[in-house]
Amino acid sequence: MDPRIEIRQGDITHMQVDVIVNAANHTLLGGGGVDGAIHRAAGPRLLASCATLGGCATGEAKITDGYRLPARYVIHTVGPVWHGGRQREDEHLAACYRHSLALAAHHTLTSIAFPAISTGVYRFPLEGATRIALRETNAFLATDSSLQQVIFVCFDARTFEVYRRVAASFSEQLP
Ligand code: AR6
Repeated sequence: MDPRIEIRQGDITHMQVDVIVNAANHTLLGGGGVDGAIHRAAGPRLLASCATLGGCATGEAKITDGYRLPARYVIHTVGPVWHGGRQREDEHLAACYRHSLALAAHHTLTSIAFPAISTGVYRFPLEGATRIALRETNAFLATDSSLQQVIFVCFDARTFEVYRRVAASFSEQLP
């Protein structure tokens, strides 16, 4: 694992980083889960800003200010809804991580925090989603020197445990 990657348990809305990532939906107009928590913490100007973006396709990412959040910016990405794995869900989830990281690097941001995209309401199996998140982030960091810190923020104990286990298995695979 790249040493710039950290796994923590907590609430992403409290993270003091340059940018936090939101697991949004196509409308970008808010919802439940982490999306609802981010909008509540950022305040109404976030919704007004999102309303100007024209929505977002699955696997894509768009950036706004963070308003009342400790984070300066929010990257909104739309994960795939799990339909059993035959609708390119893996590919779409990988694209969420790649596009979010690329957008952060493009804006010369140095620290970013991710939630476990698609693993809540969108029902993507947690273990597979975790492997994709860590694989894509490791691969991206191998080509990028602007990002200094990538934090995976696990809201619940089960997610935290799975992230730690998958990260440990990645590290064992290294030469
Ligand atoms: N900080 C960190 N992680 C959180 C927080 C938080 N404050 N709150 C929840 N999580 P979900 P999805 C975790 O359902 O599956 C929304 O309605 C949660 O425990 O938020 O991508 C959107 O508008 C889980 O581990 O996102 C979309 O319609 C993870 O965040 C839809 O849900 C993702 O769960 C997106 O579904």
